[in-house]
Amino acid sequence: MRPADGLPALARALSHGRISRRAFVRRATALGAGLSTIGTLLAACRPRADAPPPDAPLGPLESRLNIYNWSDYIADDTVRNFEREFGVEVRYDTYESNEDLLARLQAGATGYDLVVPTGYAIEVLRATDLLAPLHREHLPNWGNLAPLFQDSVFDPGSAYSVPWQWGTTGIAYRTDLVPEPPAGWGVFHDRRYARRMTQMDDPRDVIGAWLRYRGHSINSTDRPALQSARDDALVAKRLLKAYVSAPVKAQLIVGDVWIAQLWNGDTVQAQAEQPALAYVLPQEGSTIWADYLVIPRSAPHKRAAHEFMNYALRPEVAAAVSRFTGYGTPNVAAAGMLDRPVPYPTAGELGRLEYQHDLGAATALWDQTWTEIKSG
Ligand code: N2P
Repeated sequence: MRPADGLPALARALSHGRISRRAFVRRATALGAGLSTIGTLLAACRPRADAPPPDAPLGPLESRLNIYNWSDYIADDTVRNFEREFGVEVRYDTYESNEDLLARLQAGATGYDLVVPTGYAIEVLRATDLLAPLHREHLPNWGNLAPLFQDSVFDPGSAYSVPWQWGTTGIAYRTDLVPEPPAGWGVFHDRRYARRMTQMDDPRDVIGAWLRYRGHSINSTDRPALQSARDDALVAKRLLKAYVSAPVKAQLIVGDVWIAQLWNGDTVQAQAEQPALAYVLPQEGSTIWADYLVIPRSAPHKRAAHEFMNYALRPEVAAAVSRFTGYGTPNVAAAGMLDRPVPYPTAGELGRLEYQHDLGAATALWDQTWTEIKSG
């Protein structure tokens, strides 16, 4: 829900159960709606008497589970093994960005039982009441998580989310085609690599990178800072082959793309087929992130969703996922089973890394900035 959408969208969100009555009042007031208007809309949107509250006790294990996850973000046999052991049939779909995921969830019930947003996207989903609370009694494997991951700023007390994987956003490049390692985000302004470079198809990552390039936070909501990020992005755009995220791996492998804004784990996946690939964290700084399993409020199979979460918390399952994805595992028991677990960033690297956060009311300004970049 974005402020620019106005009262009609807010009323729709309320009537579809996507935001609470309390959140509706708060947001409608912020939009300048009078009390009588708010009262009328509230009366028109009484909660359906037959809809169970999201924290109602879970029933028996359902026979189906619908998962919506990032591409290339699970081991080949994770789902198949779960289906066999629990007798649950899984539908598994993939997406390429938090924007795609949020748009789907904000448009209404999707039928998905498990989705995997990044931390900041959990803040967005919580602010609009789109998540179902966890039933910790169905997650006995919770204790396998590293203490660092048992609580998060995005979901205090971990009431809604189970950590899945963590990583960083940086620059993947072909050591055999690029004479020196890219030092920072400025490489995307280097004419020598025109049409051989890509940035991610993601407003938070592209604008975030150009904000850091000028010394701003990746979460800046400052208008002049966003304008200069837009201008830097437009200079780069003339030299880019495309805005593309995980699917760029195929182009890096064959050499159509030499330099790509990408995540560490997806780079590791591509290295298996193209050993001349390397990964750097830009000198100006970048993003560290963690992604989490969460259950949409509208999920039809909440017990099966918990069963999958608990299964994913098993050390051997979590280790197999990290072995495939190349990302860090939040599961301390799993890390002990990996030959080369992803090391936590050094103090120096951590000093240059930031977590993304919900942009709140400034989401509209960021949307506008991205539109100017895409159409510029
Ligand atoms: C999936 C990588 C997703 C990480 N290929 C983005 N947070």
